[in-house]
Formats: sequence, structure tokens, C-alpha cells
Amino acid sequence: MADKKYKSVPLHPSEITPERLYLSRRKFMKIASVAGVAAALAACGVKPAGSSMPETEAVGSATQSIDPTQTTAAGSGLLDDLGDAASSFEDIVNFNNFYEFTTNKEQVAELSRNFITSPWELKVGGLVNNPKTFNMDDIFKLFEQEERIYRLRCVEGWSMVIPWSGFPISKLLNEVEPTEEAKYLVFETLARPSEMPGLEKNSYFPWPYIEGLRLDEAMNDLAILATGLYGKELLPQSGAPIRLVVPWKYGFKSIKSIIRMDLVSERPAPFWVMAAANEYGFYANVNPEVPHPRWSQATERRIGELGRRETLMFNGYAEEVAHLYEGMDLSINF
Ligand SMILES: Nc1nc2c(c(=O)[nH]1)N[C@H]1C(S)=C(S)[C@@H](COP(=O)(O)O)O[C@H]1N2
Ligand SMILES: [Mo]
Repeated sequence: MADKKYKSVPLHPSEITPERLYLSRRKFMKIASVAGVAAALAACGVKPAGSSMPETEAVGSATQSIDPTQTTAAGSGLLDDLGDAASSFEDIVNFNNFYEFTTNKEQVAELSRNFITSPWELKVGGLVNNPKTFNMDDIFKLFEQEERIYRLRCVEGWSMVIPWSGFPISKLLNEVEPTEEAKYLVFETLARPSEMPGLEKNSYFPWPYIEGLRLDEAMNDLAILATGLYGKELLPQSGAPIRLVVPWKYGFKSIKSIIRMDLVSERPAPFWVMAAANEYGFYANVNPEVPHPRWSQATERRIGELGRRETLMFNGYAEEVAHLYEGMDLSINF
């Protein structure tokens, strides 16, 4: 059964909270922030060898005020929903995390230059009535591409604003028709050693790169499959030809160069959870109140700016997504 292809992890008890204990959204936000402070006090700095993201850039905790003139942004004029300027194309395609190529963010562009992204097949199956394999022509024919200007907040403490083109995952799910038993969506990145030197160089990682969403998260309108940015098709370093973008979650959830999506009944174990479960959770919702064990998540450095900004709950998308997590303790379900 396709369902058994992926390792799964058990649910946290707080996710099976009885209905009567569910809180109103306002109460929930208050409690989530109290829990976050407790977690901050308890955090210790132990680092498992060889299985983690690079050290954070988040050295200080003080937030400097942002002077908009201190920026290298190219001035495309594009703004996100909060009025933040889009990062420059140059910044977006020259500072990347894509460990299949290298863990050096400045070298991904160079090392991925010859990555073959056409032809490409995206196989969607598992617990669906209509399993389907899409090539990129199918995708462009079936799903109208929309522009979405989203903040991307990496768990390491930096962020960008990226003008994506893509389409809501919900549209693709409607094509394949998840069955009643489908509860989660698993994504898998291509792993082709002949083109991806990082696979062998960093062989201690649990390749292939896997990510997962709860089905209701995947159905949220903010969750898209992106095929382009700044109006051009994605370059390899950005996850060509098709990658996930879930802007309210840390960047590592936004899995690149996807070849498979499977609907499953049990919660899958994503790449970073398998690499270091104490540091990276299944949900990975951006949350300034819940520190990473080795650094604070209260602030971030916007690429192209000098100061640090305050990190926003759910990366500024609480209005759209906070209801998905009502009744959950976000310091446990981090
Ligand atoms: N397959 C794969 N997807 C991945 C990664 C990766 O190493 N491999 N890195 C993640 C991380 S940590 C981040 S922050 C974002 C970065 O996306 P960007 O390089 O387009 O800014 O991609 C995510 N998707
Ligand atoms: Mo990241």
C-alpha cells in the first residue's frame, strides 16, 4: 500500500484533545504565548553532531528599528500584504537552502546549474480515487498560475519576500480526489546523485527529502505549488520545476523539486524530523514565542536589510491559518 512507503510518527496527545476543551481563538493565542515563554526558559543548547542546520545568524536578541533606506532591494515595486518590498531577484536566486546540492547557501546556484528539470513528472497517489501523473505541460494547462507575494522565514533566522507564481494545492487535490481515509499529504524531492553532489557528500542525512502537511493545512488557500518567481520559470536553486510554498511555516517545509505527492492516513516523518526531532517539529509554524533549542526565534534578518525585524506569529498569516491549530499546544506541537 502506498500508505506504507513513508515512515510515520505518532501524534502528540494534545492533538486528540476532546472537543469541549477547544478554546476560542483569542484565548488560544494568549495561551500559546504563555507556553512559549515557558519553553524559552527551559531551552537548552545541546546540538546533535552532524544532523542539524548550520548555526543560526540570530546572535543578538535586540530588534533595531528598520530604516527603509538601508536596503539593497532592487525596487521592483512589488509589495506583500503587509506592505513589505519584495526581495531582489538577485538575492532570491543567489542565497538558497537546497542540501541535495550543497549546504553552502551561496553555492547552490552554481552547483545546481546543470540540474535537469525537463522532462519532469509529478506522481500523485496514495489514498485517492484518481491517481495521476502530471508533466509540467499538464500542470500549466490544468491550473491557472497566480502571483502570490509571500514572506519566507527560514528557521535559521533570515527572511525574504518572494513574488511566486503558482496555484493552490487544493486545486490539484480536487483533481485526484482524496478518499475519506486520507489525513496527510506527503511530498518527496527527486534524489539523483549524478546531478546532486550533496546527496553523497552529506550522506548522513535521511534522503530523499520528505515533507508533510495535514490535509486541512494543504487545503488552505495560502498553500501553493509554485512554478515560477518574478514572472519567470523557477531556476534549479529555487526548486524547479515545481515546489511547495507554505508561507506561515518555516522555510524547510517548502520542499523543492517535487516528484511525488501521496495522500496517507498516518502522519509522515519529514526529513528534518528524522534528522533532529528535538530541533524540528512536524508543524514548524513560524512562532516568535517558541525558540529553537539553540537560538531565539523572536527576530529575523530580512535579506537586503541591515537591522533585525520582529518575527510575526505564523509569519504574519495568523488571520488565515490560526484556526487550524485551535486547541493545540504550540510549544509541544512545534
Ligand atoms: N528538497 C529540498 N527542499 C528544501 C530544502 C532542501 O534542502 N531540500 N531547504 C529548505 C529550506 S531550509 C528553506 S529555507 C527553503 C529555501 O527556499 P529558497 O532557497 O527558494 O529561498 O527551501 C526548503 N526546501
Ligand atoms: Mo530554512
